[in-house]
Amino acid sequence: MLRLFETHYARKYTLLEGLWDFKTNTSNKTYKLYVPSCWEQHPNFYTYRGKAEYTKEIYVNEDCNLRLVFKGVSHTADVYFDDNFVVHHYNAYTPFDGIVKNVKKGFHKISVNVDNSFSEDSALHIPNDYYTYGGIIRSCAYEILKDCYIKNVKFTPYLENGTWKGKFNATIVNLSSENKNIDFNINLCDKNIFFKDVLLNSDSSTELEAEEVFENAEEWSFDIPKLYNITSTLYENETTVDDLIDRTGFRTIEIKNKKIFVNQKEVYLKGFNRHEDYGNVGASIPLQLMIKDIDIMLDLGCNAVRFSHYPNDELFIDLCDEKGLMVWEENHARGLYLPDMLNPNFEKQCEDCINEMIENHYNHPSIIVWGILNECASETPEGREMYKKQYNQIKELDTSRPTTSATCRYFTDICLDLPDIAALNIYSEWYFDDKPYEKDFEDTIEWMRNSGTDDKPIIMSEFGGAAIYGFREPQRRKWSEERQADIIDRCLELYMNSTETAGVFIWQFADCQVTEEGDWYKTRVRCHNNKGIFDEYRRPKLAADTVKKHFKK
Ligand code: ADA
Repeated sequence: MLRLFETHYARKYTLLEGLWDFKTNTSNKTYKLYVPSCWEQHPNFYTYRGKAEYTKEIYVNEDCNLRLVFKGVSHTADVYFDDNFVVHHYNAYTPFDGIVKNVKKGFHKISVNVDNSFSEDSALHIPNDYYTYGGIIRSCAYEILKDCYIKNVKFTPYLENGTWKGKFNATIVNLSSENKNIDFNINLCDKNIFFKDVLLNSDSSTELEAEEVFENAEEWSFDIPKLYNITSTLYENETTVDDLIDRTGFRTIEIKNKKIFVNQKEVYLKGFNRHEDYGNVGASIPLQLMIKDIDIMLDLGCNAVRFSHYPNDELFIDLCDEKGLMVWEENHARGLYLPDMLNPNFEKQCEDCINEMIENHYNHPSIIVWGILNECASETPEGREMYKKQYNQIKELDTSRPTTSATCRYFTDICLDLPDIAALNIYSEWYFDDKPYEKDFEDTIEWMRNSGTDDKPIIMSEFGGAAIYGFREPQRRKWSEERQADIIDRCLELYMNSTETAGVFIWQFADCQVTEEGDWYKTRVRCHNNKGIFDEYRRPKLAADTVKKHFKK
């Protein structure tokens, strides 16, 4: 499943879910693996890191152009159609597509060469405090296109004197070698925006823009997440040739006086950091388990979630739209020091990730913040240039949402003036025993306020401590569930009662696997990051009740 709702009535598409032939480059044996899933599910590939080929035969029922859509392949993909190269893509966590023109009716072969290995080529997927799985981990499909198709329609709502208005930016592609004249209609909230007789030049994309007033629109909020379809239709000679349905919600985000406002009402963000990782299924989480995660979060009183540390499966974002959970989504870069950022591929891989994240997720009302570069080299002048570049890139793509970045470069960060929202990862009394919580918090906030954050909101973006599920003891020592609950209790009490903070994101929702490479196993018992309030199967530790006590107050 690509999305939670029908995205086309006219354009035909077929999901490529099911069994694919699978072969690693280390053996000639062919297996049948389910797509989408991580290859680590198969006993022969529990820890396989390397290259593999997936293949599938399809039957195309008419002469046409095809669009192959992949929501996530971990981490590098080379896609072939009938052995002809179609598209190369790097990054497990962003979607991509490839167009194959002039396909004839009949049987065809799709092959995807997948690589999850660590090397100099990969600047973002490195041995890390989370696991880089292998395989076609998110849904994929092929779509049948005529000569022209709707690539996307972006909608930006805004409020003017109490009335909702909105701007549309549509991109239409003409795949043929002839110029075309088309009509185009966008329907939203009972309004039709009609573009008559638009010339589409051959082999190129055309951008269309419009603005409209929506007197009757109801706002999207955490309490009532009202959603609307944006239905776009493309006509040639009065016949429908393509359509695209996306969803939006009417909401605004503003930042002032250290606070965050959604629809002009102040919100205090309460939530978890969440990795896309689940016992048994890894990073390829079935819909019902995604729903379970959101329902658990809502039950504990969360109103927000931070996607640590990469763009998420769009199905999860659809669910956040639908259930009313505000989202901090960020590009893929965790804990990179300057030498990592100086990898020649780093800047381009980050740039692509930001482009694909914003291009694809632009319309989701639940996303209220774009983040970058978690705990990267923000203490260095070279790092600062890269932070600046990425914030500028985001602002060029989207001015409607604030930006942020979570730092741990205490007292040395030189990038705090750059984003709209400042964010702090701090593990008081877990990693740093020498300072009590209160003093740690007070000193750090004072430094942030004097280092360019001015009256920007400050989010406590990570804090917590580890506990092994089931390890309980009256001494309340580190790694016990009791100690973790104490840490969470003290932090939430302190941070949520301070007028200096605009939100809290606990590290982390559930335990996640970490790579054995990179020495992580030395501080990560079971090769897991055990700071989850739930274990990897979502069994609650004692701290779950503590979270509920604070979040539901
Ligand atoms: C960091 C980092 C997280 C995680 C955490 C921890 O702040 O952002 O990804 O590694 O520390 O558990 O230490």
